[in-house]
Amino acid sequence: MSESIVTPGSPVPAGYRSGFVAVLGRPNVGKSTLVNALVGRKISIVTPRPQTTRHAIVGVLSRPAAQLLFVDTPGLNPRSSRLLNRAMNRAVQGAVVGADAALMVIEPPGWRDGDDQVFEQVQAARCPAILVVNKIDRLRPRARLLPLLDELGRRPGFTAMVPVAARTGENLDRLLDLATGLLPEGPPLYPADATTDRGLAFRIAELIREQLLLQLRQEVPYGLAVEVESLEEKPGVIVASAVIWASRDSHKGIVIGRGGATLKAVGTAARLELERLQGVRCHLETHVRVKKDWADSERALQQFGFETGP
Ligand SMILES: Nc1nc2c(ncn2[C@@H]2O[C@H](COP(=O)(O)OP(=O)(O)OP(=O)(O)O)[C@@H](O)[C@H]2O)c(=O)[nH]1
Ligand SMILES: [Mg+2]
Repeated sequence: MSESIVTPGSPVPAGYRSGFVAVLGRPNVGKSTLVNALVGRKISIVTPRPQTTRHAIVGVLSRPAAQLLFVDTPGLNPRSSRLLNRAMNRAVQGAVVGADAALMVIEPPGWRDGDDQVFEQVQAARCPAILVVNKIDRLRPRARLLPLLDELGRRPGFTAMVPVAARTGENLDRLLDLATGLLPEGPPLYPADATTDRGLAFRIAELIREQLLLQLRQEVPYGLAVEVESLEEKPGVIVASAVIWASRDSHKGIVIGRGGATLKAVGTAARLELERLQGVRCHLETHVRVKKDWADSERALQQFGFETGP
């Protein structure tokens, strides 16, 4: 642990800042990639598919003069009536309520209809907000950035606008400095070596879900939930067993695949990623079970760690 990093309970230098930074945006604009890049660790899973993130997940960044608590959120999806989607939107609202600052993430070619709903959440947060234009590495030719920034810069409601590429790290230093400046003065809220508010069981379940999203087609992974049933951390090795819950019988067979090949590939890839991130060996068992229409069951959603309600 660096001596220049402040821990909760220890004396705080004058001008030390801390607070929650809600990261908001439409599905797939790169919120999780951004949080991972800002924190410098994989806190949240990333896939090319929309609606990858389902929960609000805190990524902790401790700097010598500030602690930033980035809250990755699910992409806002206002149209769906599924209880799962409503629970995901609820997670966004929870992040908004506790935010000291907000990052609204958009991507080229620019502001779209869905961004209006995200902006409503930004305004509901009643805190300073930065408009983050992500994926600028994709703009060809680069000269297209200037008119885009010119147009977006005329929008009211933001204290700053920062073009970035979360994937390459471009301009993230500037974003970090601006976000830090928006936080109130106060002591750190998490230990200096913390990186996330989520425990190992959640992170293992998410790494399995990441592989399901990457390896299964069409709507199948959207009907799946992952729950870690048992977890043992021994010196140098993690032993875990997880259930992949399918919402229909037909999906169970798809997840297992011919001769179990798909489930094996998912389990192996998730285990390798877990070993890479944790730096220890892992034994990971996976089973597939059916919980009919769990995405519309309040009880099942609560079991899977979602907050539900009216
Ligand atoms: N070219 C490029 N791609 C990016 C960048 N940031 C994210 N992506 C890609 O965009 C896709 C979506 O990224 P995520 O970080 O999962 O997006 P998200 O906003 O968290 O998505 P949801 O959780 O589904 O709402 C992935 O394929 C990323 O690799 C970037 O700066 N440049
Ligand atoms: Mg995400």
